[in-house]
Amino acid sequence: MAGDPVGPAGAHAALLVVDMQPDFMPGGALAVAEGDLILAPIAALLRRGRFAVCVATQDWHPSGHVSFASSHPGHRPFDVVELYGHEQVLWPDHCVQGTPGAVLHADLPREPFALIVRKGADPRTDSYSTFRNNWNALGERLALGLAGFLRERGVRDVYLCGLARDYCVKWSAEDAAAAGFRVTVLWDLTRPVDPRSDADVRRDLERVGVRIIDSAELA
Ligand code: VGL
Ligand code: ZN
Repeated sequence: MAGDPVGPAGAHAALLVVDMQPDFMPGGALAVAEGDLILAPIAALLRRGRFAVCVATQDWHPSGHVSFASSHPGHRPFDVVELYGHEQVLWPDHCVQGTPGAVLHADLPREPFALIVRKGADPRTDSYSTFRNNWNALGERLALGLAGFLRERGVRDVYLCGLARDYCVKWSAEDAAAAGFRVTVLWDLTRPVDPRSDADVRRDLERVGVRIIDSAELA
């Protein structure tokens, strides 16, 4: 909307800041290379106040979580196992509830966030997406309530940034598109666990109608 004080993203746009937590930063338990480099630009984007709604997410696992390699004797981090009929990557212990590595990173302002969604709290089910859990033992992917929250606030456009590009950002973007939002990933404000995944991630996102831009294009 030209001239809209809330624009250019617009009065109906939400910014989703995914899993900006110390455990995903260099030196953290599940370090994402260069994850720290996107802290300042995301903080700046939040401070510009151009999104009608800002939401942060936290990966928030109980100790002994099913996604931890330490919960699977004989396995090591980054092994892939089958869980409830789907592939599950086994991660190093990370983002354990209440630990310093699980907090919302101190370099981000808190004030802009209307909501902080915590995910991955079910000990037996992982949750990459901010919209719904991965599959549980019953084959369901239980919703976390974010789609309803955004819809009730009149949000039509969802912009995503944060970590990690190939897991929580990707799954969240796909679910946002499936929920009927117009979805944009701010590619330069994300970083992957596995940089070799970039081409596939782009292709998968574009296939479901997700727009990929650099934050400079927000202008
Ligand atoms: C994530 C792996 C495990 C993420 C969370 O935030 O992308 N990745 N848990
Ligand atoms: Zn996790």
